[in-house]
Amino acid sequence: MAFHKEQYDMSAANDEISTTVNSSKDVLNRHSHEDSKTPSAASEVQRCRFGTVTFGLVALVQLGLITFLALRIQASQKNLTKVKEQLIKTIYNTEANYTNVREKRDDLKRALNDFSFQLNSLTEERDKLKMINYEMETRSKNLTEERDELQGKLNDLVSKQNSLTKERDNLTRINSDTEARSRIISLERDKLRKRLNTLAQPGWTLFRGSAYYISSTTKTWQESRIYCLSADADLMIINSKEEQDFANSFQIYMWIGLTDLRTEGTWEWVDGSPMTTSYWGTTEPNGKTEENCGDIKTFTTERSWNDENCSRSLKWICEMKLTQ
Ligand code: MAN
Ligand code: CA
Repeated sequence: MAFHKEQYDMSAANDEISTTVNSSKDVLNRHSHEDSKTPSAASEVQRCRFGTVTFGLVALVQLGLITFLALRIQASQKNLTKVKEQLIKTIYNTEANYTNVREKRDDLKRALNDFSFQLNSLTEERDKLKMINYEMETRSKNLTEERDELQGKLNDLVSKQNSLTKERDNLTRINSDTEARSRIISLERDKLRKRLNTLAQPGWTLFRGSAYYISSTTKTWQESRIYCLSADADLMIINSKEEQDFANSFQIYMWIGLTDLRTEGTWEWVDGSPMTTSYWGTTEPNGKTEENCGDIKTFTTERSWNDENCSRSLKWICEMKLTQ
C-alpha cells in the first residue's frame, strides 16, 4: 500500500510540473509576441518589467516546486529503496521459507510414503491376522465341539463305570454270600458224608425219621453221650409211645438221653427239652441225688425207665435225627 501511495504522489507531482512549465511557456510566447508589436514605449517597458517579474516569480515558484518535488522524489526514492530492500528481504525470506516449506513438503511426502508403506504393511498384517483369527476361531469351534463330544462320552463312561462298579460290588457281595453259603454247604456236605459213613457202620437201624445205634460195649452215661455226639448223634430222646416200644423191643439194659443233673427232681432230655411223657418203672425214679441219669431197664414192660447212678457202666442207645 505504501508503495502504491508513493506511485500516486509521483504522478501527481509530474502533472503539476508539466502544468507549470506549459504556463511559463505561454507567458514567454505571449511576451515575445507582444515585443513584435508597436505600443507606447513606457507602458511597453512596464509591461515588460511586469512580465519579467511575473516570469521570475513564476520561475521561482516553479523552482520551489521543482525543489520540493525533487525532495519529494528523493524521499520517495528513499522510501522505494527501503521498500525494495524490504521486498528483497521478503523475497529472500519467502524463498527461504519456500525452500523450507518445500523441504518440509518433501519430508512430509517421504513421511506420507513411509506411512503409506507402513499402512500397507499393517493392512496386510491385519488381513493375515484376520485370516489367522478366523482359522483359530474355526479350530477353537471344532475343538469345543470335540471337547463337548468327548465330555459327553466321558460322562457316559463315568456313568457306565458307576453302574459297573455298583454291579461289581453287588456281584462281589453275591459272590461273598455264595462263597459263605458254599462253605456252609461244603460243611453240611461233609457232615452228611460223615453221617452216611456212620450209618453205613454195623449197629445202626432206621426208624421213623431217625437212625439208632445200640452199643455192644458198656460206658458211663457221660462217656456214652460223648460217643453218640462224636457220631453226630446224641443219647436217645423218647417222645412217643412208638419210640418207647421201639426202644423196648431191643430188650437191652441201656442208657437213654434223660437226666436231672442240672436240677434234682426235674428230668429233661439231652437237647434241653423237658420230659413231658414218662415211662418210669414202678417205684422209679427213686435214686434222688444218687441216681441222676435215666436208662431202660425193665424192657419187658412198657414202663421200663429207671434212674441210675451216672457212673454205672451200661450199654447205650444213640439217636441221629434225619429230619428236622
Ligand atoms: C435196684 C433198684 C433201682 C436202682 C438199682 C441201683 O435195682 O433199687 O431203683 O436204681 O437198684 O443199682
Ligand atoms: Ca432207680
